[in-house]
Amino acid sequence: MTDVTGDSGTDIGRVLVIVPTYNEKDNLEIIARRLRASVPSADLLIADDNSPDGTGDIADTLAAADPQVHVLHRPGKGGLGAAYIAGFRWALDHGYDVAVEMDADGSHSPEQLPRLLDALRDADLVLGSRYVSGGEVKNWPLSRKVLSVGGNTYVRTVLGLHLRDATGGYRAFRRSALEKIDFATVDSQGYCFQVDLAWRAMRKGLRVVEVPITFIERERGQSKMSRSIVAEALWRVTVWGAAERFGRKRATG
Ligand SMILES: Nc1nc2c(ncn2[C@@H]2O[C@H](COP(=O)(O)OP(=O)(O)O)[C@@H](O)[C@H]2O)c(=O)[nH]1
Ligand SMILES: [Mg+2]
Repeated sequence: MTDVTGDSGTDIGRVLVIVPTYNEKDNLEIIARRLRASVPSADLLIADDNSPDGTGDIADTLAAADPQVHVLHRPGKGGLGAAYIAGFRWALDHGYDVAVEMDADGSHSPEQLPRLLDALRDADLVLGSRYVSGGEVKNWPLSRKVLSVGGNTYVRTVLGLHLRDATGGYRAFRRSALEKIDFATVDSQGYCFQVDLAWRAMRKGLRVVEVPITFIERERGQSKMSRSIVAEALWRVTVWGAAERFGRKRATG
């Protein structure tokens, strides 16, 4: 395990890429191989929620063959947010300087990770963004694009968050950023989890930077996106926005 040192020569330290998995047996090996090839110095933590399809066993096999691959076995499906919180805790406990969020299904290209890590040299949190210049989404039906762009517009308007892509899940955090945002108290899941973290980071005055990514819809396995995940994001963001406005009014008036 060596430190990641980019072209600029600035050291960003030890990097842990956290990949949450639930029923990703056809994807895990491929993403692990691509990640290890793309950024060989980065370690991988697979956070598996006791997937019924045996993803956890595949993770164990990968970890047995490679000392830079680790597995966090969790008791059952607890949602994406809970898996990441456990992964962040593990990263801090094991002395990593950077923690990365990456999906298992190939939507987040490991080949674009160097771009995120480079940007982290001048930021506390880097968001892989589909909606800044140079970013794109491939193979999504119109309905999903509308939902995602609409959701981000809603988040921007209601929370006043100046980000193009606050719901994306391809991100790199500095250790210091994780320590400041009190992630253990985040109980939102799914897209809302991502909005929650970005919002906390902005409110703490952290440097949040978006870099363009190409998001490619999964080719294998099934999405765990559901109506309830969308509904959760909608009501939580609405409540936060109302509380923010009310709080501000009270503070100024
Ligand atoms: N550990 C864990 N991972 C999950 C859970 N739900 C989703 N994931 C993982 O989170 C990532 C994104 O999920 P996905 O279903 O592709 O969501 P989508 O890209 O929004 O359609 C994938 O790597 C999933 O395996 C969960 O409850 N627990
Ligand atoms: Mg996906």
